[in-house]
Amino acid sequence: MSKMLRVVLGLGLAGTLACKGGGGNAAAGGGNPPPSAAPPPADVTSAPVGDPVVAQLTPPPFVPPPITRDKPAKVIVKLEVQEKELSISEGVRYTFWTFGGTVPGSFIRVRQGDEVEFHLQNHPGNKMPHNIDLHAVTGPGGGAASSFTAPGHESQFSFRALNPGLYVYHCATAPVPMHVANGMYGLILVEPPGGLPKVDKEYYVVQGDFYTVGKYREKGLQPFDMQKGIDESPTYVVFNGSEGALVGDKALTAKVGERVRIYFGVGGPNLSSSFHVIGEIFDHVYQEGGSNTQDNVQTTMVPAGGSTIVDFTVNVPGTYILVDHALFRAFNKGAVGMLKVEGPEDKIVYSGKEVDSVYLSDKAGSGVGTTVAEATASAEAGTLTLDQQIAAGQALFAGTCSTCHQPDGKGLLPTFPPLAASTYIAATPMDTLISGVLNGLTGPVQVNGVDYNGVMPPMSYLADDDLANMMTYVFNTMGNKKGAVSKADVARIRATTPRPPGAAH
Ligand code: HEC
Ligand SMILES: [Cu+2]
Repeated sequence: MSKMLRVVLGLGLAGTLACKGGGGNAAAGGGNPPPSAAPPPADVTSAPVGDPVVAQLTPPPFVPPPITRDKPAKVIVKLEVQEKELSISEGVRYTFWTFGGTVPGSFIRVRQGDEVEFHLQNHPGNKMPHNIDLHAVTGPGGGAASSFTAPGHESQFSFRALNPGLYVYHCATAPVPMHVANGMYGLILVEPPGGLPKVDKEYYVVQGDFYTVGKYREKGLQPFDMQKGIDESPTYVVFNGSEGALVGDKALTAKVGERVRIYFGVGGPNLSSSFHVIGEIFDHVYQEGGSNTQDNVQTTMVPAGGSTIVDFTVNVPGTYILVDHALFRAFNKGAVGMLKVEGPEDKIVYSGKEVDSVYLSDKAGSGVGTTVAEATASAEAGTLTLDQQIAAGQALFAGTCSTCHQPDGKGLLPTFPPLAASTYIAATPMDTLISGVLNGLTGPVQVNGVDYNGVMPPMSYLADDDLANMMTYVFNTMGNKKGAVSKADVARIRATTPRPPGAAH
């Protein structure tokens, strides 16, 4: 290690400690010893004024209103841990552990200098002990040491909100990463005196990575997979606890000309986020949820257990897509949200044409969730009909198969053969068809008298039942009549046929 590096490391550590104690900023570089902690702002040490206030908490994606008090107060926060089964994707259930019944947990908003009296309640129906570590707390464990709470119990501790900023809170009960992986995190905003600059809309979005035994979109109740967690190989990366949390009629909304603020956090437990809104530029980013802003930012990096505040003005109507720009997470693990902006067009800023279908594939259609979930429920009940499979398959076809074979299934010369009234589908045995879609198809094929010699990549990254429903849709509509493909059929072909190297299992 070079001498320079040792000096920098030493400084960094000392700076961190000084910061935590007094809220001052450590000077960067220069080789000087760290400055002594700056005195905290006057009202941080003055006693709370007036009657205690009960904090208004909100579920995501909502944020409590700005604080108008000009003096610190005693603020009472009551948060109940609830272990509950919710859906993480259409037809996929997961047992989440939550602060307040949602993932992320309730948004907490206080003012710098407030004395927060925190009550952590562990619902009597829960099975696990829990506690809370708030990054806004200055003190050992961030509150964790004083908040260990068994089911049916309540813990109480108090802290002074010394530093302004947007802070993550999370459970810190062993095994800690498992509690976090089950959704135990949220954000607490400590507003500076006078508050943040006014905006028109404020939203609350937190990214998290999830680990299930089944593959992405494998239906039913999915248990937590500890090994995938250790390997940092998530099945889902989502905003606000599920794939559908911010799409369709649950999208965030704004009107043209409005200033929008997103309080964005990353619960982790493993992944950081390359947070980006497709089609927008952040006017201001409060990097890492701190006090300084960076202007005109496209993508901002948010660490696990960290946050950011982004402000931007929406000028053009349409749908803006929130993503983790590490794009497999967006397209194959669920990290997609939507902000729908309504209002008059501005052809000067943007000429037109929707981005939905380009970027969102099957998430763009609003009916996807319902039809797929319906088919899943019927499959579990043993009452799945051909019509239900077709309906679910049609929703999934849009944005998957349609990209090449076209939305009407008529193909695109010279590369993509038609699926509509296909002589190939009619003449080919069912198992061979399934294998072609699952494992990919290359080499010469003749469809409706035309020769094709293209490449269909393996679709094996899709879940068995989704593939079954898409094939059932194609094979029984558009002028084809081949019969249904079951989830078991796809599973059997998956187990008994080889996939080319590099294909998803
Ligand atoms: C990335 C483009 C692409 C996607 C996506 C795609 N295919 Fe294909 N598909 C092709 C190509 C190219 C061929 C012809 C391959 C060849 O020439 O050997 C083909 C051939 C086929 C065939 C046999 C020929 C025919 O037209 O009857 C079927 C059936 C088929 N695809 C079904 C599907 C289904 C179902 C999906 C969605 C799950 C899908 N494909 C997704 C590109 C694609
Ligand atoms: Cu916990």
